[in-house]
Amino acid sequence: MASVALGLGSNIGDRIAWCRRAVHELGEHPGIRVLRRSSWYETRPVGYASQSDFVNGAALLETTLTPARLLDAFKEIERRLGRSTSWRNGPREIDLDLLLYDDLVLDLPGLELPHPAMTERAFVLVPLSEIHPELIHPVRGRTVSDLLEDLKPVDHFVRRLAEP
Ligand code: PH2
Ligand code: MG
Ligand code: MG
Repeated sequence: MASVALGLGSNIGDRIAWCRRAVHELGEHPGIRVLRRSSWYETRPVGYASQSDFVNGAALLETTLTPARLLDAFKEIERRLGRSTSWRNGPREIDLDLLLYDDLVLDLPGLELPHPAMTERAFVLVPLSEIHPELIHPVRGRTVSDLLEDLKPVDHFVRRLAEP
């Protein structure tokens, strides 16, 4: 069994509904168990600014899948939920990002662990610190809560929108 941190995002349509459906689908997968889920937060787009605000959240999973198979499962759920766009940093109905997988450090094409941008993104660290503030980033050797503290002041607005 591996412990996984997952980041979720959506900025098209009923954003919270896409995210909740994705968490539900993950829980239906025989190799994945959802242990904890965060509230949903509204955030300004980072990277490509002229698009709608995002809803972001995070979840903790337990899985018997390898990182590559888990990533396949994420992509399959993104497809099944009808994700229609996939250009880098652009708008999307649902985005499932593998943030941490145990304390694995990997740099393969299409599979980098920890997620390379997670330490710079309040839209990842705020929800993750809600559900696991003491989780340690295996490269930085700091907790999620410390990493969030390092980030301040946050450049994109983060507002708590809804319950998990
Ligand atoms: N995802 C991106 C690019 N920019 N900005 C916010 N606020 N939230 C996201 O989830 C997000 C983003 C690429 O996946
Ligand atoms: Mg992403
Ligand atoms: Mg992604």
